[in-house]
Amino acid sequence: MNIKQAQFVISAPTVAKCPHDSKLEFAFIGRSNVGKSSLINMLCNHKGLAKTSATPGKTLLINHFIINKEWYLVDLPGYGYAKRSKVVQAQLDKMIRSYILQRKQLVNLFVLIDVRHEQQKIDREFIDWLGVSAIPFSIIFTKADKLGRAKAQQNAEAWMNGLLDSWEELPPYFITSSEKKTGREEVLDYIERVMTDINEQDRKA
Ligand SMILES: Nc1nc2c(ncn2[C@@H]2O[C@H](COP(=O)(O)OP(=O)(O)O)[C@@H](O)[C@H]2O)c(=O)[nH]1
Ligand SMILES: [Mg+2]
Repeated sequence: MNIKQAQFVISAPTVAKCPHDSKLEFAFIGRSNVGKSSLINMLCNHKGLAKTSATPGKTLLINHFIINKEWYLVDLPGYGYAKRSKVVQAQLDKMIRSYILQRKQLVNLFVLIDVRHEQQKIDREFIDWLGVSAIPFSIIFTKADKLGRAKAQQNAEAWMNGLLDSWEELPPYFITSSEKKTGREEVLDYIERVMTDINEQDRKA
């Protein structure tokens, strides 16, 4: 997949305010500060596209970016940011879950995990909820530059194996660094494959 053009479209406060067309979309979620916006910028080769911040918890809206005028990348607010009030976080969680359950164009959700961390309850609960809700997703490990290559691989494998206590089949996963552009081709190729599969299914249907 070659990204020739990436443009911000809209920040929506609810799923009803998201773009009204049928273009396919891929969304990014994870804890605040895990590196969602940085990853979108890295994939698009466009530093200022999605707003990144050293201060967690800044994105409160569903942000759509249109790629090659054909499909969307979507930057979602982070879940589980302790410094937000319970009421604000509960509203955000509701908005995120409505988007995930209702948005038909969403063909894959990327769940971002900091590769340095062991499996945490909040990520695990979220992923188990995706399973129960039958939402297609994959895992992106972020900030691999903070560890050596072998250690990042080892952590990612251990994290994935941790799912096997309740998951029969593991979702695809990618190890990335926005700083070093690690994993860019792999993620973009995966996006291309998912879109090709869907277009073929459409043609057969
Ligand atoms: N070293 C390193 N830092 C990163 C990477 N990705 C993001 N960061 C930093 O982590 C912080 C949060 O990133 P951001 O993309 O805003 O996270 P978001 O809240 O999930 O959107 C920022 O200070 C980024 O510079 C990475 O791949 N490597
Ligand atoms: Mg962000």
